[in-house]
Amino acid sequence: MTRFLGRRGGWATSLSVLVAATTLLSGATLCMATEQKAEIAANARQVYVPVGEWDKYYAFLSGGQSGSVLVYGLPSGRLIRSIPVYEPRAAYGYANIPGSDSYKRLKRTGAFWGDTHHPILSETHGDYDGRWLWINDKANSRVARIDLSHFETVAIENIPNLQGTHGIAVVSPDTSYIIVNGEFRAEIPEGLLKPDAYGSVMAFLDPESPAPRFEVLMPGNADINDSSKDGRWAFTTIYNLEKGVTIEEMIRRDEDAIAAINIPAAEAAIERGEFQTVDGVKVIDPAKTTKQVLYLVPVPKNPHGCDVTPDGKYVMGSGKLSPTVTIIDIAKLDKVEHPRDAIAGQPEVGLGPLHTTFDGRGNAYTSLFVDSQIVKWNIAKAVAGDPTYIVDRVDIHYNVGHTQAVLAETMHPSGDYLLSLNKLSKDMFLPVGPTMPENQELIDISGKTMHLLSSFPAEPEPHDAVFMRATDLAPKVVQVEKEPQPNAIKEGESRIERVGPHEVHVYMTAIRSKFGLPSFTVKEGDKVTITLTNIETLRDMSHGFALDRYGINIALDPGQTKEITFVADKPGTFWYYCTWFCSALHLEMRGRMLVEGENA
Ligand code: K7E
Ligand code: CUA
Ligand code: CA
Repeated sequence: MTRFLGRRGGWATSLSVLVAATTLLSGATLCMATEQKAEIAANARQVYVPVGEWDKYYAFLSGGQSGSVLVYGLPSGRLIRSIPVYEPRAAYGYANIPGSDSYKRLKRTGAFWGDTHHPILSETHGDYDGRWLWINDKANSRVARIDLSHFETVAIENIPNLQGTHGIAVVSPDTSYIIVNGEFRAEIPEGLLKPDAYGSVMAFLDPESPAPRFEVLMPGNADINDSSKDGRWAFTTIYNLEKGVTIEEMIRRDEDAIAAINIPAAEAAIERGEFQTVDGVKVIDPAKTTKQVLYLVPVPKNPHGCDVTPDGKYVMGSGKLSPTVTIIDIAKLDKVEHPRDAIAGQPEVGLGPLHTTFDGRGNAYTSLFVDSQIVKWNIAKAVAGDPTYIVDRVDIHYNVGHTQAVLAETMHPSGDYLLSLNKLSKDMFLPVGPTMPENQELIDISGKTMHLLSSFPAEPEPHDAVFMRATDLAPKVVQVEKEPQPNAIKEGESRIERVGPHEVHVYMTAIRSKFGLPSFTVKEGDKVTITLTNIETLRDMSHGFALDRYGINIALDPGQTKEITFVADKPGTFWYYCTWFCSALHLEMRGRMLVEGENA
């Protein structure tokens, strides 16, 4: 705690020095204490959201190793929702039962956990349209799509020919592709790479499925992605141009690169048939195309973040092992003789620069992992070579990885808040287990200097965040299904049908405070399919269907229909009950599945 206060502008230190000093100074102490109190009160006012009011922004955060997406309100820092993606969640009936679609999707694509890093949002005309969110699973080479109309994961795909899906970005301005790369070089089958057996690709995904339309072979690995604002370029940082497999090999060179893929040239190569089909995907080898597809701009050293400015002018590589950010003029990329000539500036910003974000007023904010700081610097000044480009620095608690200013990935950043996603919190919270909680900090960036407002812990571990204005998101969220699903059960249609000697189908409605059937009878060994419709028309009136001893829970929003299939392999009486507290008679909202034993 002492260390924390000590770093925060030195209040604790100056206070104790002053107290030890002569009584003449007691007036100054008092004045400082009053000032400090006023500052705390002002900070509190800025982040406090009155009861019943909305936060201005909804932040979608990577849930890290939890395999989910966390939705926080800003500026309050309240956790509003967690959306399960790569992990089961019983409350929503997500992937927790073998017969369900969400379960089958996870099973088909890999594991029941994930390592999420980068949430990204769909764009129309360069701004968020509130339709979809994608997130990578670095551990199992997957990409998932969440439908924001229901805050539900609706699609997950494996990306062939790569390992370690890491960087991911929407191709602006209209979400023509999702680009995702492989951070780890590995074998690509069918001899595409011989004699150099290891490789990686940048995959261009169909946004909806999200499966690859084509892939581009990369020299070395790839790390973080972004796209130009006109949809022409896909960028990624490469930190292993050495093609090393050990850490020593990966840091041998002083320069790695930002790779720029000319998207129209890649599309033309596909059209001309300049590709090889590998594991069902068209793969372009940039060394073998008629028109140049790949441009490599040298960037020191093991760069990490790759960020395009909101005006689309520059792409920036944050140095990681170099204290610099390299600014590349996108318009020059295919006009200069050597890609190096497209570099517009290379300002020194501090130690361990990881990611850079923007306020839309010409300033960049770079996270400094080693220095534990966010540094604000002026882009035009850095490009012009004006030595006064550093505007401000703020201390972070501690070791910031990602940082994002609100709406900085769009063409219109709002420029008011910045979130710092930190890897360590040290002694800021109780030691709540073998590891301390990770930490995130909210910074006011509306003025010339930055102002740290608040800190709130996060699940391990916060990687990246994207934001939407609450007012933009609100009209997109569907809370009651208007169109009944084709298999919906209507009031009065609840029934059980035997569809085969060992197969039954149960159709049931759910409404306050009863299920359509108070009980149904099946035979031991029957394959049972239950189709359940929540026939409520009132917003937020959810019902659940949990079946004791069968490990089943289905959760249904108003108007939703869901189906589950299982084998009734245990004879006896099994209660099913509603899992959402829906009314005063919620506890009574239950029924029995009677399983007749084989010899009954
Ligand atoms: Cu920098 Cu996976 Cu975005 Cu984390 S990566 S910090
Ligand atoms: Cu329905 Cu509780
Ligand atoms: Ca390197």
